[in-house]
Amino acid sequence: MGAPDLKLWLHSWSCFEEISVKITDAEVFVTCPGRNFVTLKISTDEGVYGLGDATLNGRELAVASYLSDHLIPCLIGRDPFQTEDVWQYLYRGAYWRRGPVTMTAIAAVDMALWDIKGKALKTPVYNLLGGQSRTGVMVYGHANGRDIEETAEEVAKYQELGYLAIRAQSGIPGLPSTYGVAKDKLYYEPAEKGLPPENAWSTEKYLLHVPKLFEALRLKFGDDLHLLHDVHHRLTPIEAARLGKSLEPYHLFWLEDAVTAELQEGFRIIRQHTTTPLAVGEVFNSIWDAHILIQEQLIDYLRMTVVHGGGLTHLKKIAALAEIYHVRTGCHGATDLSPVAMAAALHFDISVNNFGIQEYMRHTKETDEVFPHSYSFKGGYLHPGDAPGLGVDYDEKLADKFPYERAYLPVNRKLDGTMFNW
Ligand code: EZ4
Ligand code: CO
Repeated sequence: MGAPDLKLWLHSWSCFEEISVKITDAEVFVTCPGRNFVTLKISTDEGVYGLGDATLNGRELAVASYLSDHLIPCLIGRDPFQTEDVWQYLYRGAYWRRGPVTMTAIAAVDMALWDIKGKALKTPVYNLLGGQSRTGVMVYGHANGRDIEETAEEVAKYQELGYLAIRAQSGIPGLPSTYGVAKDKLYYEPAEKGLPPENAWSTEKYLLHVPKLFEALRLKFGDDLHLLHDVHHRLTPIEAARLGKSLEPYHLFWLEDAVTAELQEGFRIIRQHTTTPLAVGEVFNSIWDAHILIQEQLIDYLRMTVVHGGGLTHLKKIAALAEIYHVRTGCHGATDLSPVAMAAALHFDISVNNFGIQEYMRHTKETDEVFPHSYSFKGGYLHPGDAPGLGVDYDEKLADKFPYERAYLPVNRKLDGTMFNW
């Protein structure tokens, strides 16, 4: 290295030194602007703060306590730039590893630290993750109807809004309630105030109905539109194989959560029988929920997302492993993921090569006002925007007007009363 280069190098080193930052405080906020959200705010001695989403639908206060009572005391005085070391400290340091509550809390800290890092360096988080691998993030919306006709009307509405990919769910004849069919269309929210509501289920009725839904949609909308469907963990592997086979003529973008995936090996049976692409993983919380699915190429899309999948630090490693095995990403993005998690997902989506698609359920006006954000929708794509950090803020004063309200996801029983998966 010549003398002028050395000078330049020393200069850049001293600039880096100047932005050394320390965590001084962290606070947890719980608010209900239409639904409950838990938000972590980490403050630093430089005045820069970072936000993390810590929302776990129906178990919100457990994560809030995990953060306030157990994690925040360990964060004070740490350097927020050390995202890898802090992640390892919280994951390994707990001794009790994994689980949705622990991993959501770790994810919230991780998100907030990446937000701080981006703000301190005055650049969007995607630039710290590899930059922009694409011009926008293709999203899918939710068309829900009480019957096939109503679902088709909803699909048409999303198409008019510019969506290129749409998830379609329909009520099942003979069942009083079905997953995905809501009262309030654009703001579908499965959690309900009070104690858990009960739904009823029949696999037989469901398997007869779904192929009819997609036959009707392909007839009406043609071949170009991407169509998706969520089984929501309600079949056995051989039943999922039958459904996948019967849907092949309608070439779905994906069939989601066909079975519960605690038994990763179960997907071998589905895979042997159908070419319908498979997606799974919105409830996964670490690589150990998905390593067999990925390495045996049993799925096509992994639905893990930043808030429930251990944060950006963990998810980018999982995406790198998935890339080798032809598995693409398909981050969960329902209304119970706050705009902070949505933004973090978009920075991740735009940066990885093996991005597949991003779920996008619109939040209520109140939620968007509590969380002003730089991401925006255009022509079927979301873009994270070019604000430094994650590009989301939190209006504490407005949030105070919406106190926590107890709410649960539904539970599900078979027609004879047997407890089943929701
Ligand atoms: O039921 O986010 O694909 N999306 C989904 C969601 C989930 C909720 C659970 O909190 O399955 O609607
Ligand atoms: Co789902």
